[in-house]
Amino acid sequence: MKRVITYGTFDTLHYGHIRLLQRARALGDYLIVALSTDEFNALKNKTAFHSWEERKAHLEALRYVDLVIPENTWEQKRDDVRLYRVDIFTMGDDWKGKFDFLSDLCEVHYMPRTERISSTMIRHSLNSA
Ligand code: C2G
Repeated sequence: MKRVITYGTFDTLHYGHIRLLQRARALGDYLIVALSTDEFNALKNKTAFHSWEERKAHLEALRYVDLVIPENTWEQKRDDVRLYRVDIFTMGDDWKGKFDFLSDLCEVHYMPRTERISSTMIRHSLNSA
């Protein structure tokens, strides 16, 4: 049982996120998503359109996601990898290199982002509609 973890805000869930989650799940047998809380989003200078509970429900509706946990801090990743017995950490390659410090605990795998789609783009088109 290979366990995979990934982190993010996953606001206005779109096919870029879904492709990331599909590929992440395909790296193993069980996918954990650490979902950024609103408080943590503030640390990332992000404001989500949807609440944490709504974003969690969206992710839990996907067949690729097995468990959603809260992401509260930058520092929790090492504890998460140990606590959830993670074999593979993965993120989109906009984060390439940023989490290599986990490589003594698990495989670290960056995947190409999906072009021409983002939550920001969607929010802008929502606001201008
Ligand atoms: N993503 C993607 N393609 C897009 C948009 C996003 O592959 N067009 C990926 C990102 O690379 C990331 C994941 O989807 O791996 C979630 O994206 P965000 O919700 O924007 O996550 P972010 O704010 O980058 O949070 O501790 C890590 C942070 O919480 C990451």
